[in-house]
Amino acid sequence: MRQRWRLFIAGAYCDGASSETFPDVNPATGVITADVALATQTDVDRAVVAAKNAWPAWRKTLVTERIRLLRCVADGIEARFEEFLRAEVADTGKPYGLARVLDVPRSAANFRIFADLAAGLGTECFETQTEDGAGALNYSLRRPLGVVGIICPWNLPLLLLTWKVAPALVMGNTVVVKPSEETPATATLLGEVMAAAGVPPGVYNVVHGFGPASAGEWLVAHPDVAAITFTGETRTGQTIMRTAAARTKRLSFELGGKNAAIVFADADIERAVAGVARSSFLNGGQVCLCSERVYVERPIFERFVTALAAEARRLRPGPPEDDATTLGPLISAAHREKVLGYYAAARTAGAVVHAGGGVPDLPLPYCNGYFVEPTVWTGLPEESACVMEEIFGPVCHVAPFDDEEEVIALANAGDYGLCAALWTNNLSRAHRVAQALEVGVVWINSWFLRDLRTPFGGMKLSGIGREGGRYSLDFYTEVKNVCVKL
Ligand code: NAD
Ligand code: 6OD
Repeated sequence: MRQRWRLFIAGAYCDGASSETFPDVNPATGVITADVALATQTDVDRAVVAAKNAWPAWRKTLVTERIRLLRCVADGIEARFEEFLRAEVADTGKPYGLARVLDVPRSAANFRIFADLAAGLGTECFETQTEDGAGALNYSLRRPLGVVGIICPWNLPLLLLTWKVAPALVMGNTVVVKPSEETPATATLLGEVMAAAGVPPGVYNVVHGFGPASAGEWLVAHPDVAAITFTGETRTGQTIMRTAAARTKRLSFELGGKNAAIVFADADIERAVAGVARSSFLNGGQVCLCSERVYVERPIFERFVTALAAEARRLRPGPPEDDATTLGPLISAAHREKVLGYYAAARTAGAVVHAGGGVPDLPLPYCNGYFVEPTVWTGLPEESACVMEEIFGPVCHVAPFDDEEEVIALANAGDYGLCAALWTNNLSRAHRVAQALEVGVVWINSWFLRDLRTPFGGMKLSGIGREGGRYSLDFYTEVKNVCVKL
């Protein structure tokens, strides 16, 4: 039986005003698993009005109560863990083993961490000297923004959505979320958890649809939406920025990347190979933080490439529920076409293909899914499209380097600046290189090791602003300075 994912507005599920739906496809099999209610502009307007009407009471709710409610939501996700897991896997095709340790627990953790951070939040006060000697006090107040529009991608659907919903709500905002059209399920289920936890109607609303001339664009353009927080492609961010400019809306952008992994000859090579295999292929390479460019110091280059290619070949695509499956599909047929286009372009540009490069041979129904082989290239010019453009698939290009300065320049080349991973046992070098890299996050001898209190975001075309810890609390509030002459 096909599921139906409906809109969630003012605390209740509903169909769109037009009753139109669009299909939700399981990318592991190509089978339609659900029909999704398509929001019309009237529905988006209703959702924003619901959020706007809920705001005055929500912002006045004691922060201790909002914190309690966030913790109840975390409990609610955990209580329905298997249901969230099934929904996320059906939408993304990713292995259960991955969603079980990453997507669902982290989504609950997002509510807990922002509850904890809000509980300890204070304000600043400056003592100001004045000519008359009496002085003044300058203190700051935080106020919520109002209705926040949250627009999310499909790669880590619930994780990335809750990363924004939790701080927005705890700081007293109400939200309208627009999950990716590819992954509508878990945002919808979250509505039930919100209601069961006692979050008042209208505080959390969900609209489904697409980007341009659809729910995404209507949400961004809506005059009663004070701020937009967006995770997705850089080009989409640029479009959103143009739409939001009409009302100079506050924006937070977590965008694309073309991240470098850098392996020095003094690294623990086995750990570096395992680390780079993980950073290149986790979630089918569909994590914005994945390393698609790998730079390896020349003395260990050949050995590293051979070992990394062996790791790539060890990955097992297949049924998400099978414990042996370690590689899920790409999200859609269209995305697979794009990734396979890069596989073809790399060959044309003269790449040496050490692993993968094609489509795996799978039995029915998985041969109808959108799997590609994990792929390792060498030999491409640095300026080629495959080395400069974000592919967002299980693929990396490995190139040799001879010294620190050279690799810093290589890593900093290009338009993106999201993150980097360094592998070295030389502590001074690790710090030196970390300082020189033009990225928002550097991991040393690790990757995607998250502490949710830390700033997260990208430089250059990889984003605007930082979220995480107090940076999220700052984004979701207006800070007002009050100057008291004594
Ligand atoms: P996308 O930009 O195509 O879509 C993201 C969301 O934006 C979807 O909900 C979509 O419907 C909506 N959208 C599209 N056009 C819009 C418009 N004109 N107005 C308003 N909304 C619009 O991205 P995607 O394909 O879903 O996700 C993959 C991309 O996301 C990759 O580029 C990846 O690097 C990036 N990403 C970045 C981070 C990060 O933290 N920096 C995290 C995850 C994903
Ligand atoms: O871990 C996070 O908080 C985060 N925003 C991860 C983003 C991953 C990108 O796909």
